[in-house]
Amino acid sequence: MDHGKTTLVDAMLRQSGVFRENQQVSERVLDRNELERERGITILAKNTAVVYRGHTINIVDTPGHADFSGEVERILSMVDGALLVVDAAEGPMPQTRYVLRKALEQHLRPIVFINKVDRAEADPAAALDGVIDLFIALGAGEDQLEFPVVYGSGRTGVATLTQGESGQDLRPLFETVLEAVPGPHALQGPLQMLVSSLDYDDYLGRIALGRIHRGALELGQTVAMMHRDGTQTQGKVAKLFVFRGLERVAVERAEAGQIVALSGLADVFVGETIADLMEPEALPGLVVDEPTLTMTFRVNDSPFSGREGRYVTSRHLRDRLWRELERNVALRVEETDSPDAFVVAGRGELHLSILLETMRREGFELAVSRPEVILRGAGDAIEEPYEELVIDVPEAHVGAVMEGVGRRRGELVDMGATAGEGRRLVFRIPSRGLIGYRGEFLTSTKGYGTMHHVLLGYGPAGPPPPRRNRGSLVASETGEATSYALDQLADRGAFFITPQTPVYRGQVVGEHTREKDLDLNVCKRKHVTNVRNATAEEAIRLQPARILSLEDALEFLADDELLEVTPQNLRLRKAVLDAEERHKIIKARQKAAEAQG
Ligand SMILES: Nc1nc2c(ncn2[C@@H]2O[C@H](COP(=O)(O)OP(=O)(O)OP(=O)(O)O)[C@@H](O)[C@H]2O)c(=O)[nH]1
Ligand SMILES: [Mg+2]
Repeated sequence: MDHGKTTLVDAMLRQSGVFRENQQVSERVLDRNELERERGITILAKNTAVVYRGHTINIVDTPGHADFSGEVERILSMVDGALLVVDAAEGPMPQTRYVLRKALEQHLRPIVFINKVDRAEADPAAALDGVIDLFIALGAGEDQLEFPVVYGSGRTGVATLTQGESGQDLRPLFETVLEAVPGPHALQGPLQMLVSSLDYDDYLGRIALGRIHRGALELGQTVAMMHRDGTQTQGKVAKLFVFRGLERVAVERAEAGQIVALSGLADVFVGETIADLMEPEALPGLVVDEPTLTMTFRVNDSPFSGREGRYVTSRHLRDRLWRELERNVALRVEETDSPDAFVVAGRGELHLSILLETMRREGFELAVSRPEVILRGAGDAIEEPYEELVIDVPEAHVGAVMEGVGRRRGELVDMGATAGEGRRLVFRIPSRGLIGYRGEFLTSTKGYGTMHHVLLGYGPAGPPPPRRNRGSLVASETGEATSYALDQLADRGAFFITPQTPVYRGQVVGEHTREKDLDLNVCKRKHVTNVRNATAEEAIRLQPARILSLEDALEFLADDELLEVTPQNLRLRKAVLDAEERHKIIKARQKAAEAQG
């Protein structure tokens, strides 16, 4: 993650002459969707191709963040080699281990690219040592250990084979790719192609993308689509493309080994095989790790529902979620007893929050529950997912991090130095403990720390981690928040709303300073005696409101709360809006607990 993959692809595209001279090209040109550009991360894997010395090199840029690792699994069947990009200052990170394991499992022989050697803190030798350790830890064989190493900088567009030398351009990298990556084996026989990706085009409709594994494909050919459920349908290839730089080029025919995009097949999904009509033979589907986190997506039934969204019904929600399954391979969606609620399972908070963010931008309005980790097994043998957590912090904040992670049942596995003047702490921590930690981490390290984590696997479940130690401030009246009320109540906690925000009864408007929830009236107006004093109302100086991002809000959610997500607003609320009813439920629960204990 952040090790510079997309930037390196930019440089490869530029140097192979894909961009015309003087053409204005944005940085990280492949990170083209809106959320990718805003957040500066890659979310979806993308294909491109460059021509170097007469050879076409297909490149698939993958996301580095662990939550999008389904994207890595999705494209592995498309590639013959892997370029493992490692930041020369940071060394391998948890996600590096994950992608390397995946690559080795596929019997790929990775090329290691020690990147960002231009950084002042760069320590290429140490980074390489880290990579070698990783190969050994993953049980790489003798031959796999003899991986080629290239040093360089994607940003400045240089590479060398000798550490410490400053390169001229990326030629050494291109040459290494040609040498180390086997060309495609052009298997003869009846057509087979695994669909690795889907795209949509206003004119062409659904576009299926993948590599032809065997045989050839022709424009106008009728092919079989072999679906995951064992059924088979047929369709005609309407358009056929190969990749050239940032463009798709229409062709009439393509052969085994080539990565193609084709339209005309309206009901094909990722992981399914496109095959010869006469001799259809399915390829093994994608191997995808199981999700670890679930959230319930439900129809928004708050008093404000339908005000801001275009798509609000359970039908809309259902269609959208099923459409997402066609390409988001690491996602699972299940129906529930209620037609208005769906259980959505994914790889992590970011995996699910990006889906939510995408949906709200499309005009959806919905409510979601607190993210829950998926447990496995039954009785005494219950297991929960654990993650490796790597934290880099300045010395001064080590104590706070150890304390916070320890409280969440994280165990310190290793402690070392970072390239700068900090410490690298490696923990093993239950995924459950990690939920909601990010906010605390940023506060306790004053923004000077970085954290990365990746799933290690399932292990025996421990006691549930501690819950949020502060309650919610809950609006007791529906109306408009006033600065008068917010000012009067300022000592009760931190508010998430500003004056004039419309609120409803049961909405969570802030965080209490104490452990319990507190109902309060944020709409109260100052008693007007004789002259109405409008300016006095405005003159109040309030503490600035704490504006929660989508991820902040998801982390904040308690068991009995929901997050209302609309194109314009994020509102936290109690699932049961009525205060009396809510208190009755709490009492009944306490009684039941006392009777048990
Ligand atoms: N100093 C330096 N910074 C670089 C270099 N390459 C990339 N960066 C910076 O590193 C950050 C991440 O770059 P990206 O190319 O988006 O990294 P990525 O590996 O594609 O990240 P993800 O796709 O989110 O995993 C950006 O701020 C880049 O400007 C480099 O060679 N040297
Ligand atoms: Mg990227």
